[in-house]
Amino acid sequence: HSQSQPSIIRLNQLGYYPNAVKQIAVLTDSAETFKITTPDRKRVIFTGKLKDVRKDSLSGKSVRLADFSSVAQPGKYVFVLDKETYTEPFAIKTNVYRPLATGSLKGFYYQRASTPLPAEFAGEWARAAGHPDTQVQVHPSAASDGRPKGTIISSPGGWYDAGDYNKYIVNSGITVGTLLSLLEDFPTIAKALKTNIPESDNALPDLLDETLWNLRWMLTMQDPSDGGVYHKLTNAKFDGMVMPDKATATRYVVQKSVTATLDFTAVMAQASRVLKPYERQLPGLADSCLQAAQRAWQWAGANPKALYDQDALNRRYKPDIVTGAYGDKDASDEQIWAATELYITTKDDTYYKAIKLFPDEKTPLPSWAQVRTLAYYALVRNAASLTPIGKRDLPQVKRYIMELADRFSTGIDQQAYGTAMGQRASDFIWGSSAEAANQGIALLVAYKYTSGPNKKQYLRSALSNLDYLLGRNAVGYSFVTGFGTQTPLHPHHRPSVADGVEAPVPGLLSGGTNAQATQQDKCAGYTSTAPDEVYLDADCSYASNEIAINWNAPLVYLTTALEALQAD
Ligand code: 9MR
Repeated sequence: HSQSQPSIIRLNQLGYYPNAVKQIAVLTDSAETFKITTPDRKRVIFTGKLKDVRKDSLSGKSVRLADFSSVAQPGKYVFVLDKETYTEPFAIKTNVYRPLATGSLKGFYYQRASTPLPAEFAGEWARAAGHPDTQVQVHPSAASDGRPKGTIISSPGGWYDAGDYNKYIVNSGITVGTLLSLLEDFPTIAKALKTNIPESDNALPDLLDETLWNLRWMLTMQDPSDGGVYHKLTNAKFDGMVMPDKATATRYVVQKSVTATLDFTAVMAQASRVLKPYERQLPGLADSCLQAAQRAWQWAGANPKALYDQDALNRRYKPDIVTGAYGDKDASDEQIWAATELYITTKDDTYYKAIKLFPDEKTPLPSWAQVRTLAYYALVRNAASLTPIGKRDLPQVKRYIMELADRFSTGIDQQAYGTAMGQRASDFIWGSSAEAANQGIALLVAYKYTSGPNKKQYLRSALSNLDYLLGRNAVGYSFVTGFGTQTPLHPHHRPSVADGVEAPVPGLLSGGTNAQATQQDKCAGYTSTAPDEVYLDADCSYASNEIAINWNAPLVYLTTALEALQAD
C-alpha cells in the first residue's frame, strides 16, 4: 500500500455497514483471488475469487471486482491482493458514515461569511471574519426606482459559494432546498447531527441552525421595493488566493434575475413549512419567509424575461462582472419548483394551475441549472397534505421519479466499478461528484416514496454511489477532504490554500473528475483524457478540484439518509 507505485485497488476508504453489499475494485486482468484479513494481515477472515474482467467503457482498462458481502462481523479489516498489494484498514460497523454526515454538514460552517471562526468550533482552521457585507453597492445593472445605482445596502452572512468568496442566489437555492429536504425526509437522524457550531446549545437542530445562516442572508437579497431578488453578491473579479479577511474588494449586488427570484421563492416557501414547528424559537420567521416567497413570485411573474446573461450585462454596465455566472437561458423549471413549493405550503391551487408540471417525458437529474425534479420530490414527500388536484397527479409524479431511479440503478452490475455513477460519459462534468450524490438522492427518494419492483436495488445503487465518492472510482480518490486514506490535499479553496495549515479544511466535497477540465482550467499536470480519469489534486484545477456548497449539500443528504436506512 505505501509503495510509490499508485495502488491498483479502488475502495470505499471509510468502510461498510455489516449487512451491506461490499465490493472493492482492482485494476487488473491477471490477479485471481483476494483475502480479507485482520489489520496486521496475520489472520485471514475471508478468501474470495475476483469476478470476471470488465472493461471500463471510458478508459478501456480492465477491472475486476472483489465481493465480500458475506463478511458481516463488525471490525477493522484489510483487503489483501498479494504480499505487496493491500489496503489501509477499513471498518465494518453500524453508523459507519455518521462522522461523514456530521463532517460534511460542518463543512458549511467553515464556509460562513461575515463571522470569525473561533478555535472552539473551527479547531486548527480557526480564522478571522471575512466580508462583513454591510456596505454593498447596488451595481448599475441592479438599479431600480427604489434603489438607484450606488445605493449602499447591507447583506451580511451566508456561505461562500465555493473556493471563491462570492455569494450566489441560484446556487444557494438548490443547496438550501436540499438541506431542508433532508429535514423533511429523514427528520430523526437529520435533527440529531451534532456539528459543534456556536448555535449548538440552542433548541434548534444544528442542521437547521446552519441552514438559517444562509437563509437569513438570502432574505436580505430581496429588493424591498419590488420583491425581485438580486442574482448574486459579488466582487467584480475573483480574489487572489488569500484568506477571507484579506479579500477586501468592493462588493456589489447585481441584476435581479428571474431564475434567482424563482429559486428564492421555492426555498422560502419550503422554509416556511419546515420552520413552522419552531414558531416559539423563531417567532414570525416562517411567516416572513412565506411573504418573501409570495412577493418574489409576483416579481418573477411580471419579469419573465429577466434572465441573467453576464456577457450582455457587461456590454451595458460598468464595472464588468466576471465572477461565477450561474447563467441559465430557461426559467421554466425554476417556475415549476417555485409554484410547487408555494402550492404545497399554502394549499392554494392557483399556484399549481399556473404551471405545466410535466412539460415533457424527461425527469432531469437536479442541478443548479435544472430544478424541475425538485418539485416532484416535494410532491411525493408531502403527498398526504396535497389538495385533490395535486393528489390526482401523484401516480404520474411517482412514475417519473421511478423512471429517473431506474436510469441510474439499471446496469450497475455491468459497470466496471459496480456503481450507478459512471455508466455514461456525460456523468463526468464539472462537479461530477454532485452528479453522483444527486443520483443517490433520486434513488433514495424513489426508495422512500415509491413502491415499484426495483426498490431494493434503488437503495443498493444509492450506496454504490457513496462507494464511488469515497474511492471506488477510476482515480482512487475519496473526494471528501479529510475523510479517507487518499483524499484531496490541494482543493481550489482559498482558505485551504492560504491558511498555513497543512490539511485542507475538512468535510468538503471536491467537484471531482471532469472530462473537460484540462481545457477549462488549463492547470498543468493532468495525466489522462479518459472521461472518468480527468482529475487533478492541485489548487489550480478549479474545474476538477474546487469545492462548492451545492456539491456538499447532496453529500450531507446522501450520507445522512443512508445512515437512516442502514438497517433496511
Ligand atoms: O458548478 C458550476 C458549473 O456547473 C459550471 O460549469 C461552472 C462554469 O460556469 O461554474 C460552476 O460554478 C462555479 C461558480 O461559477 C463560481 N464559484 C465556484 C463554482 C464551482 O466551480
